[in-house]
Amino acid sequence: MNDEAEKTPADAQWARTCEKMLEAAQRRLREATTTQEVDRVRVEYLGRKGALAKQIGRIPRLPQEERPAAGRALNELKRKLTKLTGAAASAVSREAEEAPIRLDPTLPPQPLPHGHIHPISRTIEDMVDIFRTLGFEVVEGPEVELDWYNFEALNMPADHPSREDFHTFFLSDNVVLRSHTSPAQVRTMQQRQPPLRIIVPGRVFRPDTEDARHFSMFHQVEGLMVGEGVGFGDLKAVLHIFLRQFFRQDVALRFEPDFFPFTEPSAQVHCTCAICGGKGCRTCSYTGWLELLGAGMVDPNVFEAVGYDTERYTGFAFGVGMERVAMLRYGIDDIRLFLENDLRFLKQF
Ligand code: 2U9
Repeated sequence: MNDEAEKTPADAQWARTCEKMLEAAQRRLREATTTQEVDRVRVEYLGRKGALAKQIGRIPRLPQEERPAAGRALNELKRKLTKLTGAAASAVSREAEEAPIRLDPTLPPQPLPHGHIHPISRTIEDMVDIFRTLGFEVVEGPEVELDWYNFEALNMPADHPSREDFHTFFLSDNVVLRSHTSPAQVRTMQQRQPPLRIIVPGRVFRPDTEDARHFSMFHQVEGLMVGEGVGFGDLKAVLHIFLRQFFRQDVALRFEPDFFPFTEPSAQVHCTCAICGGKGCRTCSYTGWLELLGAGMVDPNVFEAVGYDTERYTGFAFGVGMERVAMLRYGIDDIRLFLENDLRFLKQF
């Protein structure tokens, strides 16, 4: 059976319908001068809810004998429309490429969009830069850690009561998401002998109930200096220089006794409020002081765990939560803002 023999009145009627649609599309495409305009016509005819889809959707409601004719004509229309829109798209993009560039040098330049450094990254970078000038080297470590590095080596053997203070995500019996960056210092000490001056920025994890001040992930920067004759006076001097540079103003420090299993003696370090200069404001709860970091002299048990000679070497360490510092620095009252990726927030930095 040849093609002619198949033609029915329905074929002729559907061919006319499709021819009209094709002509209308051709007219629209002739008027289109940009790829966007061509694409608009393509979607109008070939899109999921376009003219062709509508006609195809009618087929099941046609009389049984008319359906093959409709199918044939619409298939053919689809083929032609695809070819036409493709050719029109190539033609307009070729024209655009060949068109001479019209340049008006008197027009003001278009502002270039630019990204912003995240306030936490900026705070970490500023802190790290200051410590670099003091001879500290940046070290990083794994976020998934062995219990030994996160606890044991830091004077917290199994069942030690201090472990209670370090709410920790356990991945298995002896694998954790690190609850502080200290394990990286332990790893570095295992690999190198003193003198050592390192600073360790990184993410840490604690299963806290989330609120305006707590999140189950935050950033810490910890520092460690080990050598012969390193004393508490060195710790005070280094922290004083750091805070003065960080806040770009002179600040006074106050050390309050505290307890950490990995340092002895240990202290909470307070500094005069950099927002009000110590007069008292909302940020410092009208005390004139900010509680900024924890610090102390490294406990000899930690040195023993890594094989350092405790007769010869002493060292100091400190730790600071960067979200807290950034919140004080920029006057932010909800830690969750740092993680929401809201451009209205991020664009301010
Ligand atoms: C080694 C030995 C000792 C790091 C230290 C602190 C004190 C401290 C807190 C600050 C706010 C944690 O983020 S926070 O909640 N940290 O108070 N961290 S001393 O001591 C070390 C580290 C490594 C080998």
